[in-house]
Amino acid sequence: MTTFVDRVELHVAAGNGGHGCASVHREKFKPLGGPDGGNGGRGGDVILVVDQDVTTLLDYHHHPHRKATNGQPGAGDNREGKNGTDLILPVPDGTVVLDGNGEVLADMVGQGTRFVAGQGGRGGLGNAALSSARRKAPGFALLGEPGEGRDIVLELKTVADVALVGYPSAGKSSLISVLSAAKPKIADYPFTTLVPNLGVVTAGETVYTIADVPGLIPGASQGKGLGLEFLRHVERCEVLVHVLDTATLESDRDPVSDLDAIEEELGQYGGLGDRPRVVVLNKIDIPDGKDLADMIRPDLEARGYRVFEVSAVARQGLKELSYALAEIVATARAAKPVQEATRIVIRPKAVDDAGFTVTQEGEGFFRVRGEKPERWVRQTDFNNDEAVGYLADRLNRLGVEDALLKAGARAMDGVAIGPEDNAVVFDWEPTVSAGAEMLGRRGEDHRFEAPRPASQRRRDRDAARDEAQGEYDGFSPF
Ligand SMILES: Nc1nc2c(ncn2[C@@H]2O[C@H](COP(=O)(O)OP(=O)(O)OP(=O)(O)O)[C@@H](O)[C@H]2O)c(=O)[nH]1
Ligand SMILES: [Mg+2]
Repeated sequence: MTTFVDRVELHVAAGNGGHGCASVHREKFKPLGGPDGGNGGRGGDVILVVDQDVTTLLDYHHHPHRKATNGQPGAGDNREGKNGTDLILPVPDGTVVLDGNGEVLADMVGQGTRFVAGQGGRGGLGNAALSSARRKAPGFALLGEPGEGRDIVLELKTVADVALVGYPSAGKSSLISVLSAAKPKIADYPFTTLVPNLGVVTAGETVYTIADVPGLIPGASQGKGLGLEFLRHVERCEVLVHVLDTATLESDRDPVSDLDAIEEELGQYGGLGDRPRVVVLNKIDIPDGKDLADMIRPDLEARGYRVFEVSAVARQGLKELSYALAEIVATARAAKPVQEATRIVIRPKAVDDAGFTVTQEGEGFFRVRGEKPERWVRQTDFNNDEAVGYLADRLNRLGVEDALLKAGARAMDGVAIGPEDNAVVFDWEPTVSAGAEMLGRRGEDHRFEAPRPASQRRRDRDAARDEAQGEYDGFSPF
């Protein structure tokens, strides 16, 4: 039996950025030749790409963890680290990408449509790139950023123009097999079709796709038979075709009540009400079937359906049907805006113009959120005082200190940078009030002449880190 997977959870991890390198050029007779630490390489992205040759998500079901490669660290002699390789994940046309909360991130329609599911981390700058008139020979480099990790859900919605629905054994798969080149499995037992089949039909100028879904039975909406879950695959279709069996041997069934039963289930599923319907009376090669078809046809037409009498087996009435479907599809396509192919949802980040926000979260506790401050914290090697000083300068220049002052923060208040579950916490030692203009201007950094000696600071810091992972108490970058 083939396994069909149309919904998978996928855990993607982009590559980490490589760390920058802190190195000093050495040459005979020229012991201090300046900083020459290269930058770290960028981590690889994880990218989903629509590939028409891929038809199922099965591969991701078997291997749900995907990681792009890391960037390499920079090295001395200005050697840059190699970038990580992007990981390209091919997905079927019609894949919908959702986040963990079920929100649609991307609706991937059309060959080549791309969606970056995980952004690779930036490489850290090496000390060569960090040197400036103020910092001639930085004794530190920036850390590479971790790659973005994300749990996403992929859902497959087949992209077909025409969808065939009906009871098991009504002849849906048989119809696809004679209308197109597809060769689905056909048999005289119910639920032969376990996964949707897709075929391509050419009728005159028009080329369209046709799909069936596993047979429906009354109660499908309560999960009877194979249930309604496969109807997801017909959500995008332009026209629904009711395939009705005129020759069923079951005494309690006839084509009209079959139609009503299927409509009832479609109504339960919802969302398909606006789709035009066409009725196909199949199996008219059987004499009783033909008689019954002729009998009920006026009734169905009176209800407003276009009715086609066909035999999939004897190949009768097929041309008329396929041209009629082509016409409906062509009309629907003409009515649609052309640019509908790719729908990628882009969510703007909720950050104000300054690029960060400061919020008070309690007595003497403030939180800073923003792409830049959070990234800078991730790039900082907290074992290196100079690197921490550099972080303080960056935050200061962005205006974080001013904003904290404005928000009412005072010396030694707690300041967290980052989201609740992943923040770095500092005790704030404002530099603005202490004369920010002095900072580092003469190649020194008075903040490192703090009352506590470096060894003491380091000890405090280590203790704090043991206490709360990711938190650096009693230790300020400001
Ligand atoms: N005599 C006759 N038999 C047909 C015709 N179309 C289909 N059949 C037969 O009906 C049986 C079921 O056909 P399928 O095409 O597998 O039916 P289905 O609707 O795809 O059924 P499920 O996949 O189980 O939902 C097979 O034995 C077919 O050979 C037809 O036009 N005439
Ligand atoms: Mg079938």
